Amino acid sequence: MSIGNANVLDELVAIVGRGNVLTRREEQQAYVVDWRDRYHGRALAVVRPQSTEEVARVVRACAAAGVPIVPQGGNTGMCGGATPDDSAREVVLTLTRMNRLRAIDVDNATITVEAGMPLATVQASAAAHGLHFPLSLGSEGSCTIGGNLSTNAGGTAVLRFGNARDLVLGLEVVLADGRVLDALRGLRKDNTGYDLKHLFVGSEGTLGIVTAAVLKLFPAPHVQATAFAGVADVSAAVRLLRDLKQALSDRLVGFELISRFALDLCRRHHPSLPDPVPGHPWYALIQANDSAAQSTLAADLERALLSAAERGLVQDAAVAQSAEQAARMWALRDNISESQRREGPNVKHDIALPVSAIPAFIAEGATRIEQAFPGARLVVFGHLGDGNLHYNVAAPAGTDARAFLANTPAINRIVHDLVSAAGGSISAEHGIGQLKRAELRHYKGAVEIEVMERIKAALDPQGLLNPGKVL
Ligand code: FAD
Ligand code: 2HG
Ligand code: ZN
Repeated sequence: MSIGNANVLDELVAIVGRGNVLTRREEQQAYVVDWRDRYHGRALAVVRPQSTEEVARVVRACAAAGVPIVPQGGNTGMCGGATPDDSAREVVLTLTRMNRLRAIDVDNATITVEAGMPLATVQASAAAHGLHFPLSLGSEGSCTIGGNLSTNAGGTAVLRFGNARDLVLGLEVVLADGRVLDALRGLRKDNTGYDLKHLFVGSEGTLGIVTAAVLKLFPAPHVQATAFAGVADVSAAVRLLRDLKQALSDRLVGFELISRFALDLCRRHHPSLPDPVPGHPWYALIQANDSAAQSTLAADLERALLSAAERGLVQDAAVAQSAEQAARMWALRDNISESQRREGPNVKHDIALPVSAIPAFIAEGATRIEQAFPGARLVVFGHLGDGNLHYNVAAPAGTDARAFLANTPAINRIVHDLVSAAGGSISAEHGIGQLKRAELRHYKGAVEIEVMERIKAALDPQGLLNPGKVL
């Protein structure tokens, strides 16, 4: 260790205490590897501040010593954005000790929380006051609101409530020079110049460190209805989505697509989960909520599904008869990603397209992948209501899954060229991190990249905030 590093470590210890500066390899382990086990780093230290003031002092100390910082929340990200490189020069700054509820304003329908609060705790804090925070992800027990905002997370209620970006009113951010940008306002209208908070949302820790946020809350759902529908093909699912929007209006919260292959994979790893309507190639998982006490929601959903069945759109459907049944239907969806991890590595794509373009993409993608990689298995599922598919390609049965990863560039080119030709996005909700940096440059226009680089240079002139990520 160089003298310079020893000095900065002493300073960090003076700021957050010895127990919150982790330098030994064993104690760093949970912070230097991503959950998918795809990226392995080494850190100079993992630092665990517990206040905005401590974050600011840590950033100042690192800036003075030229030490790069990798911000981290729950470490559930999909693109290696929270993993340091393997130089042992970077500091991982974990926000998980900054997990306090600062304020809740019931009349204003806002909650102010620190960045390290787990998403599920934000939801529970809102519910305890009869309100609802709608962001919902399979990882909600572990991911943090700071991570959600920094990735502009999507999840399963975007159809009704939007992405994380749509749910934030104010932010507190520690800038690269250690100053605190205090934009922690709970206003629904505020046109006083540039809306700076949106620069930080989705910037994956490359422009500043989010330390707190004011979030929008909504009326709590009074009635909830969940259904699992088997459909013959993806076009039928798209038409069903359109019909349900018409029938349920803004009570339709989520509309997820699941292929039979993805469902089988999930049930292989979670055999106690049900098979609500066996024997169909594709499924739609439908969530509808109503905050009104006098609600006809359940009857309206059933009527809409019946009508869709009469017109041949739905082959069969099950409507959850209890909260437990609904939770088990959702477990089939929420556990796909984790089941895929257990199954072995795969080539992930998180793509967005106009909903209308999705059936043709799925058909063409399957043909092209099969031509290039015969027997490759497609694990297709995702947030069809938002035009966002998780289009994951796994090795042919019985072959070496890890060796198959060598085909990643060629597979990416097939999938992302199709997406690009249809005017889509190569990252709908997971971000860029280190996984998709090259792909970003391949598909984004030169002017867009240049503007991003100028913003990065303006806010982080030393290039110390999460280097090697996004740009
Ligand atoms: P981390 O993984 O720790 O960090 C993610 C990025 O944000 C990194 O670049 C990091 O440097 C940066 N960062 C973290 N905290 C801060 C901060 N306070 N300030 C500045 N930068 C910060 N994602 C979806 O969008 N939709 C889904 O439906 C979804 N489902 C998932 C299901 C499972 C089972 C799992 C494991 C993951 C899923 N994810 C999903 C991915 C992941 O949970 C999200 O990207 C989440 O928003 C990451 O939050 P985190 O706190 O874990 O952030
Ligand atoms: C989900 O929707 C997540 O479950 C993860 O975004 C998707 O693992 C994936 O590909
Ligand atoms: Zn997703």
